[in-house]
Amino acid sequence: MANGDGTAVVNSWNEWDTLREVVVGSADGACYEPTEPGNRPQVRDRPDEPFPTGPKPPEVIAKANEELDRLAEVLESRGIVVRRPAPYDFSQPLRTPHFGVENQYCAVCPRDVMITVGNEIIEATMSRRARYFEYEPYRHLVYEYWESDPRISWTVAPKPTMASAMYREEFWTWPLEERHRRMHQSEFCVTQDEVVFDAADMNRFGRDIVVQESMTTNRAGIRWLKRHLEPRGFRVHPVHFPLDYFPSHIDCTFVPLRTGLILTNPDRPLREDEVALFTENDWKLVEAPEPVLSNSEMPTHCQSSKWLSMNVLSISPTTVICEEQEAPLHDLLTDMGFEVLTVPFRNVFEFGGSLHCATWDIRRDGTAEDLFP
Ligand code: ABU
Repeated sequence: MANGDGTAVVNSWNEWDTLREVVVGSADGACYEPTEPGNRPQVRDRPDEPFPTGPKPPEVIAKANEELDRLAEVLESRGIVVRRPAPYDFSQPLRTPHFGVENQYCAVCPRDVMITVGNEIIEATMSRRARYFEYEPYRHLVYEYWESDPRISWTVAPKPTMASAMYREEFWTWPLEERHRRMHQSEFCVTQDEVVFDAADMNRFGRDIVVQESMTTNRAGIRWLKRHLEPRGFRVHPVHFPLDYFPSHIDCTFVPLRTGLILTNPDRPLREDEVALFTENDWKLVEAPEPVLSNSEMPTHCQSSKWLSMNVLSISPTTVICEEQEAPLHDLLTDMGFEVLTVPFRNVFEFGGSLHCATWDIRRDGTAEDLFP
């Protein structure tokens, strides 16, 4: 089955071309993220208080779902096909030969797990135990797309053991000076022994894929992506943001908005020797304004930073959806010529992301452009 224009139903090469079909996450069945070697969730500003475990309260889930459903309505009102994850019981504990975990997490952030690279769907290895099976709520969609057109390929990246040896537990207790000392070595909570990556550490720029080395993506993960994608005509560029001591997912740090324009995080500059790739190819880097919420004003159980403010969803090279209270960002984008649509989304924050995280694009217009010739 192809589209009217002959392209495959799964077809997306960058983060900004006109969006035609997208998956929006769901908070149904969501649980609190458990403490594990790859994650030390904390109650905001009260690190000594025990972090809750098990299912999130129904009212917390209902409020997030209301905002996710509203996003889906806005997208549909723009003619975009919206798909949703299947129900999944995240309260089930997991036991594998290598680890056990008391519950799983949620299907709010498909972007963390799934990525469309051209006509290929890739399921990431993931980096945390509670997210090991997080691809499952999307499998019905993957099968449907894969069956629909032989041009669509589907790759499951190698699953790491997530055994204790895969993690560097002492990472969580390093004092700031130790982090600073190690910042150029990019040593985080995952070691380099197994292939590890979350899909949300990648940005797509046509033939070029930018991958952040982070707490959730290691150098072996980037090597795997290079060896998988480069023979298929892509170029994979590792990037680093050395002032981010807890990096996880690039979409609150480096956000391409249209050809030639990237929204950047003023607290997390790109490593100096990596800037040239962009500036020498005429890309303008524009700093995002200070978020409306400070870190301490973020929701109590939210593990993400205030920079969820810049986790926007582009639905075309001229239209961006932003969280409704981020007025300074709306003004910046409007001044740069964008149409800004807004939706309330703060009740989704404690589920790990904002608008970009909570979506996975299946189809956008456009082709494999060479934007870094
Ligand atoms: N999942 C996106 C969170 C990134 C950040 O906290 O900056």
